[in-house]
This record gives sequence, C-alpha cells and structure tokens, in this order.
Amino acid sequence: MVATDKFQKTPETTKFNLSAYLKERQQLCDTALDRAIPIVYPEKIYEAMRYSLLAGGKRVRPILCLATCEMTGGTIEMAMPTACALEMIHTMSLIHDDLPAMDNDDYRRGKLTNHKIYGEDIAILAGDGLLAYAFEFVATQTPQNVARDRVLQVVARLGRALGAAGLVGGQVVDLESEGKLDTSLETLNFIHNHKTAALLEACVVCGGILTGVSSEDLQRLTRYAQNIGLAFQIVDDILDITATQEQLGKTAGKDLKAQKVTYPSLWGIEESRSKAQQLIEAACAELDTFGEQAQPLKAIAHFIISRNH
Ligand code: GRG
Repeated sequence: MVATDKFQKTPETTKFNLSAYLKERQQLCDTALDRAIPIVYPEKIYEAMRYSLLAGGKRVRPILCLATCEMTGGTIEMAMPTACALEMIHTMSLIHDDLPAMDNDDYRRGKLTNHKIYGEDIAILAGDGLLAYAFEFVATQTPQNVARDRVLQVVARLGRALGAAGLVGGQVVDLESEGKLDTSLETLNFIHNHKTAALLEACVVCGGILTGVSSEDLQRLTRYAQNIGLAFQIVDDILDITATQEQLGKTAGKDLKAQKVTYPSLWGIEESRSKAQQLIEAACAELDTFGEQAQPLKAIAHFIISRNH
C-alpha cells in the first residue's frame, strides 16, 4: 500500500483513510517481526515463539508506537525496534494468560494456543524467550540516530509496564477476583489499568520518548493512552458477550463462565458503550495541540471502539 493512499482528497478537507493506514502498518510490523526472530538451534523454542508472534493479531500496540513517534517528528525506522518489542511482550502475555494455570484457553488469534501445540513447558519458555528478547531487541536494534539515554528510558518504561506495577500486578488481582461477583468498580479499574492500559500507555509514551518530546507533551500522550486503554478493555468486555468465537479468534463468553465482574456486568452494554465513547472523545481532545499530525492517533482511538474483534 503506498503512503499517498492514506489521504483521500475531498473538495473541503483531507480525509484520513484509516483502513489503508492500518493495512500498510500491519504489513510493515509483520515483516519486521518475521525478520526479528530467525529459526536457529534449538529450533523448537524459536518455532514456538514465532508460532504465536506471527499468528496474526491487530498489531494495535506497535502501530500506536509508530504513530506516536511519527506524530512527534520521528520516523518509522526509529521506532520499529520498540514497536516489535511491544508486540513480543504483548504476545508473551497472551501465551502465559492462556496457560492452564491462568485462563486455560484453547484458542488464540484463531489458532490453537501455544501450550496446545508445544506443551506447557515449552509455552512457558516461549513466553520467557519473547520477553527477554524484547529488551535485547530494543537495546541492540534501535538506530544510532536515537540518543542512547532515550533508549535507556524506553527500556525502563517497558520494564515498569510489565512487572508487578503493571501487567503482572493486574493479572494477580484479576486471578484473585475470579468467582467474586462482589468485585468493586475500583478493583475492576485497577485490574484493567494495569493488565491492559499499562502496555498501551507504554506504546504511546515510548513513541514520544524516542523523539524526546517535552514533559508537557508526554503528559498529554499519557492521558490519551490511559483513556484509550480503558476504552479498549470496555470494548473487549462487550465483545466477549456480543461477538462469536470466529470473530474473536478465541473462546467467546469466557467472563460469564469464569464469573468475572466486567464493565457490562456492572453498567449494562449500552452504558458501557457510551462510557467507552466518552473516553475516546477525552483521549482525542488531548491531541488537539498536535493539529493535523494527530489524525492517525485520533483515528486509531475511534477504531478501538468500533472494532468487532
Ligand atoms: C508480562 C511478565 C509478564 C507476564 C504476563 C499473563 C499476564 C502476565 C498478563 C495478562 C495480560 C493480558 C493477557 C491482558 C489482556 C489484554 C488484551 C485486552 C488482549 C487482547 O488484545 P488485542 O485485542 O489482541 O489487541 P490481538 O490478538 O489483536 O493482538
């Protein structure tokens, strides 16, 4: 897809073509991820890592990172290693989330889960391999025109987003809340701010760190990302009820079965949709200061609530 396709000229204005943009970016990310992990000895672990990493997926996280870097004056080349690392980290979290000791799921991204193909031992190690390699990849592959102190900041942000202060912490509280139908909205927000929004925030913030944005702009990017992060999860909860296994590429209706409190179970589907819409509007307002350049990030925010998978 050529870059000029991203903007369709209309008489009054320049309209952003999100589907062409997403298709182009998904292809760029898929190619970079494919090249990032060649198969060498011991082949089994590289095959297991690649199985889940290249199984499809919307690539929302790397695309957010690339889009933020470009919006703030950087290039795709500057951000691609960080974008790939974010997708490696996201994929490893999906592999571990699907394990019998966690959510125990058989399908992910329309395919059998990693442990169903390679066994639990290799699936755990495939996740570990992707996690470790993500950090190595950012540190060694980010081009030299990005100052090393920025790379160091990215590494620190990634570590914080993943550990007990981020994904791991959110997952722990999520596991503890299973079967507890009296889980409060405060706890639900804690789970999803950590389990889902923290990584989405890291995607956007790291894109800005790579170009050295001001602390004010970093605050704006953070608020944009936190809002889209929560909206993303609200939509995820709605889709778990309304979408089919074919659309989702994973088992549908899992939250109800696991007796999990979700946004729709607290607010109902319509109210949840309207809250997600409000969050997206608030997110986009944070980017007004970036003018026309913010079109991709604003369009991605709207995609997050209009998606059906
Ligand atoms: C990070 C060290 C470390 C361990 C992982 C298992 C775990 C700890 C955390 C669970 C994180 C998790 C699975 C959160 C759910 C996030 C979410 C909404 C995933 C779905 O994302 P999509 O829709 O999926 O972007 P695709 O397949 O399109 O990428």
